[in-house]
This record gives sequence, C-alpha cells and structure tokens, in this order.
Amino acid sequence: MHNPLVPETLDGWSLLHLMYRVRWDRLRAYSDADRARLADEAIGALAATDGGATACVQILGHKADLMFVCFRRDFEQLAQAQLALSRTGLYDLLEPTSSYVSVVELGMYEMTGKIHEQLGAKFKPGSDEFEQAFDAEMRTQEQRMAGRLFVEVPKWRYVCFYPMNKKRGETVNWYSESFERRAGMMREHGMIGRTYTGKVTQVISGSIGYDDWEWGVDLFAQDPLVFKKLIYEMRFGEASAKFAEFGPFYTGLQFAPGQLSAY
Ligand code: 76R
Repeated sequence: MHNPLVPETLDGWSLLHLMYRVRWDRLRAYSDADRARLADEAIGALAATDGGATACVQILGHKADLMFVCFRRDFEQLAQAQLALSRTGLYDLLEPTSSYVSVVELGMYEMTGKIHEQLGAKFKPGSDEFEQAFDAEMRTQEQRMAGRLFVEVPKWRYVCFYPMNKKRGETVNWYSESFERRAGMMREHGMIGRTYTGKVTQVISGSIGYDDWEWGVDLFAQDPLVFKKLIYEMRFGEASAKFAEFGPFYTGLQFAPGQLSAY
C-alpha cells in the first residue's frame, strides 16, 4: 500500500559503519612486516564483490581511531563483511566503540505527491490498478536514480558521519505535520544543499527500524571547512532548526584501503 502521508523512498546500498579503537599498546610489539600482514589480511576481508566497497577513515578525537564504512548489496553481505573482519588477526587489536546500520535512501517528497495526484486521477487510490501503476512508477524511478542509490564511494579526503532524528515531541513533532508542510521544508532543505554542489557529496541513509537513530548522514569533501559551513547553514532551514536532533559526530580523513598498513 502506498500511503499518501509517507514520502516514498528509493533504496540503495546497505551500509554498515564500524568504529574501532586501535590497541596501540599491543600493536607496538609487532614488527613492520607483521603489521603489513595484519593490514593486508584485514583489507582482504573487507574487500567487496558486486560493486560494493569499503571506505577507510582515520577518525579524529577519542570516539574512535578507525571507521570502516561497508557499502554492500544487502544485509547478507554486510553480515559477511563483519564476520570476515572478526576472523582476522587485526581484529584482536581493535576494540569496537560504535557501529551503525542503515540503507542508502533518496526521499521522494516531491515525486510522491505528484505520483499520488497523477495516478489518483486515473485509478481509485488503493485499488489493485493504482498499486500496480504506483509500483511500476517506483521501479522506473529506481532505474533513473541507480547512480545515486548505488553511488561509488566518493574518494574525497574528509569525511563526516552523524546519525540524526526528526523530532517526535509532544508539541514539536515532524511526523504529525501535514505532508505538504514536510514537503515544503524538505524543498527548502534541498535548496540550501544544492548551493554546495561540487563541494560536498552527501549520502543519506535511512535507519528507522535498524538502529538507534532515524538517519545516518555521511558527508565527503575536499575541505573540512565545508562541513562546518554547510551544517551551520542547514540549522537555519526550518527542517533542521525546528525538527532535527543529532547524535554523535565522527570526523575524519579517508585513506585508500591499501594504505591501512601505513596508518
Ligand atoms: O537528495 C536530493 O538531492 C533531494 C533533496 C534532498 C532530500 C530529500 C536533500 C538534499 N536531502 C534530503 C533528505 Mn539532505 N542532508 C541532511 C543533512 O545537519 C543537518 O541539519 C542535516 C544533515 C545534511 C548536511 C544534508 C545535506 N537530508 C534528507 C534527509 C531525510 C529526511 C526525510 O526524509 O524526512 C535527512 C535526514 C537529510 C539530512 N541534503 C541535500 C544535503 C545536501 C548537501 C543536499 C543537496 C544535494 C544535492 O543536490 O546534490
């Protein structure tokens, strides 16, 4: 059933963020050759098939030393990646500090409204014909957006990850706003975002039902100042000013998987 209150989502990569503290005290005892072997084994374990990938990020601050972001076709492959890493020698030198499970999503406020309107004029909403036509339209949209749903991991040096919610308080509640109000706020949000085109790549992933927050936000840029400016500017948009709640922020530097032993 396509509920007109709910913006449709197009869904892509399954994501698993894994944050670890490195036991430097133990790693120090290893020779350079042993460290290289441990790193190569871990990178081999995290190598993806099916066009997926794993981003490696050196995290700044005490929350973690390393973050691996696994982009995979499905949860089966996420489970495999997590298990494969836990079987490696390096894993004995890593302490998990956090993790996050989500699925890359494109929210479709504008499109959802249009499809309901167009198909509602042709078919009785809720009828089999309506639902079938709706599903067909969603598949077309999926194909159109495949490049964003199954985005190639941006190679940009700086990475910022945080989880967030839309508020569900007694008086301020995103989910009890009308569809049109939410769509209007998301339009404003998108317009602010678009002024950063070329400077930042954002990957929004949905985690309702999967993890402790509602969305994961990954931002990639070549200059970390862009994160501060973009996120600050977004705070003034109504969708964030009034409704956004944020979890812990992870900021770091991306490196090529082959550089793990150098790290
Ligand atoms: O995907 C699109 O380009 C369509 C417009 C769009 C949607 C639907 C969009 C654009 N976002 C969408 C959805 Mn976003 N986004 C965030 C954050 O820090 C904050 O205040 C919020 C964290 C940032 C920095 C950001 C950046 N976005 C969402 C959703 C789902 C909400 C829902 O469905 O209710 C969240 C949680 C979210 C959060 N967004 C953009 C950006 C940028 C830079 C853009 C423009 C992208 C572009 O046009 O290339």
